[in-house]
Amino acid sequence: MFTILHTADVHLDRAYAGPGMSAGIAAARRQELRDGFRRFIDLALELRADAVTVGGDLYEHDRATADTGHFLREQLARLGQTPALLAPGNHDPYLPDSLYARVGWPANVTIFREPALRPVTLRDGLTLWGAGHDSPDLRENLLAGLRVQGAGVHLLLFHGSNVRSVPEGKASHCPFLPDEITASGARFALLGHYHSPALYPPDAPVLAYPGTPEPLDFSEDGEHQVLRLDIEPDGSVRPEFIPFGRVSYSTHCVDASPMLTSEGIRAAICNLPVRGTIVRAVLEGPVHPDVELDVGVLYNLCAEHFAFIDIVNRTTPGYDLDELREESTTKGAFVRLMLARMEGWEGEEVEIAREALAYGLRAFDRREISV
Ligand SMILES: [Mn+2]
Repeated sequence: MFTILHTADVHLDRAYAGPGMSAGIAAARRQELRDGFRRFIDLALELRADAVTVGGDLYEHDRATADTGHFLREQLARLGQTPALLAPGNHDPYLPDSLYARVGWPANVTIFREPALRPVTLRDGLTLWGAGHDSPDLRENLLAGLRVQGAGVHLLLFHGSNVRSVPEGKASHCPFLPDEITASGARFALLGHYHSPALYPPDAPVLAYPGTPEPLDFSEDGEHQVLRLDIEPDGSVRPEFIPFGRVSYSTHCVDASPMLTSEGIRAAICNLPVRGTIVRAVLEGPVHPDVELDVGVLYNLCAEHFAFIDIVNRTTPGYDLDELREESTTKGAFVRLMLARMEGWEGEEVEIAREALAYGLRAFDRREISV
């Protein structure tokens, strides 16, 4: 039997420039990704894998540091004689100034630098065909016209889009049809690009996306895994996901409508069950006009309870407009005027007008206004 341990989309040196991401927090997230790759090599050694493969987006070229180049070299060198085969993707294309081109890789490392599948013999009767992106926007079908040569089992390794199952909003790079894998004569394709784990087709898979080994943001919930592929002496292949990720992102909704104080909201956030290491609290509902809601202040008060917390304010101002419009005051007149003006408005216009109305009402009450 021959065992391959496969990962992809590690995204080392990712920017993490989202809201609430301070430089320190972003550095901690990047460290988690490095820890993930180190553990991937640990696992390969523990399983005595015969080869290790990476299906692209190992790092992000735009931000990749020489430091990360040395880190990768040191980790891959730990494998000794065990081959490591790397297929650059759209975030880490093989460019003259890429880490792939600049680092002095150990002898066990093979990097596929061309956008055309080339064979590497893993063992007698077992060949792996790999290709690499050489630009961030390679759109060609790498499988077009491919016909593998020679006897034995043939595997493929590249970064590309299975057009039969495209995740929503995912850009298409090197699109292909799963049928083209079998038509080429290959037994199985080890891929990268899609960040969720997938075997396709599910009942008799010919390809695998391992997904990100650690999640990269709040959209990547669920279990994160790496893929083990066993090639049996009879030539059959057995893909198996191995639970892997240690980092988790979790999102919690906090209903602010029953609260009369910012203290109530603070306590609700601090008492969230900390399921993940990285938590997002989404404040919802109409919030009572007396509550002093300031996300920056809340963040400072709650941050120490979490490894990382992001607070998103989706509340609406809880003024009772029906009551206010009946008032025979300037305030009442203001509400009547605003509501008359909003008549027939829709969508974003209404939201902006409601916000303006809330600011106005706070001004009437001589309250602080933060925009
Ligand atoms: Mn990716």
